[in-house]
Amino acid sequence: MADNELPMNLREDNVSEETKKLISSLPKDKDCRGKLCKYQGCWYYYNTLQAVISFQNNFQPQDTDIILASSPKSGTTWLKALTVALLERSKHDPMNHPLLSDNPHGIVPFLENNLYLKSSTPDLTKYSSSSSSRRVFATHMPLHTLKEGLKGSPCKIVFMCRNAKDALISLWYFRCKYQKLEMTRGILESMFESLCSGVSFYGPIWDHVLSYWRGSLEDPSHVLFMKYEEMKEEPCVHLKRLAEFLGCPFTEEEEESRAVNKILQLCSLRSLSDLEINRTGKTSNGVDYKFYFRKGEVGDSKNHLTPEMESKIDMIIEEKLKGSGLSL
Ligand code: PAP
Repeated sequence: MADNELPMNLREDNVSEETKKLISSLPKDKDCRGKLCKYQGCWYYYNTLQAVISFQNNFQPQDTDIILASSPKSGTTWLKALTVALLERSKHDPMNHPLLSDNPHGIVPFLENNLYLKSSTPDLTKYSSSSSSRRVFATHMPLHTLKEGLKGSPCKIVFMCRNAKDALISLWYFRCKYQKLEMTRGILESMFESLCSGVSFYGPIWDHVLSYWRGSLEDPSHVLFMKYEEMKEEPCVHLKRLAEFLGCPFTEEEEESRAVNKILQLCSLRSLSDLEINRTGKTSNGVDYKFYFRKGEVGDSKNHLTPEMESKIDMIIEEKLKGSGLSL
């Protein structure tokens, strides 16, 4: 894939003069896909940084907004689907549900990887979850950067994190698929080095995760911290937790009518990935929806990383999270 065919968020062709000036004062580095700079402690490709800054300057929050945050490849698609299904429940007949005709990424746009990437003042009116009045957006920005754009608004923020090793393997597959690259050890090793050094898109992952972890401890009614692995292990428990946090808990009647299970079924990897839209559609950045669905297994990294690679990641993460009360 040539540089100009890379998705827009990875490129550097949409940066204002002001942002260029800012970039010149920031720490810079690069990875195998392009130039990165470190803004507010987080590494971005230049076009994405431009979008982050446009978001921070121009986003007009509403108190009822919901922001779904995650590190890349940590269960964003699933979290988007579950949130849409929660908010939309009882408003649609099961055959006419928005998730049946659109991908979760089409329904819940990324702030910086989509909306503010395309325009510094995007039209957000159509992004209310279709028949409820709440808007739902997604982001991979760390919490302190997100909060600048939220300007003190009491939005609900849900963060989903995942074991860094599985997220790395997920990203390796995803990147090779959409860039039409052969899945070589060389690519995996260079991504492994980026992860370990912290110089990776949205990295360092430990700082990213810690921003939300600490935010959830400080303000649990506005920041909910979820783990992909826990969601896989006890989906009913965590879906109910999500519903309560968002202020739309399941009623007794709903529980009796198995509404929790119905949502989990609708949003399961298998159900979503079997849908026509997810087999053949693309994001507005031109990425095939099918690349967002793979195995969804906990521990898949064991099949790809050497024991040495695994223990290096484990050691780094353990050291960086020491004393925080969080383990990944
Ligand atoms: P993103 O950060 O690019 O939005 P994201 O959805 O967070 O991607 O991550 C994709 C991972 O979530 C894939 O994991 P894998 O590569 O280890 O398999 C994908 O399979 C998994 N995934 C997608 N949808 C679901 C789902 N409905 N349930 C569980 N896991 C899912």
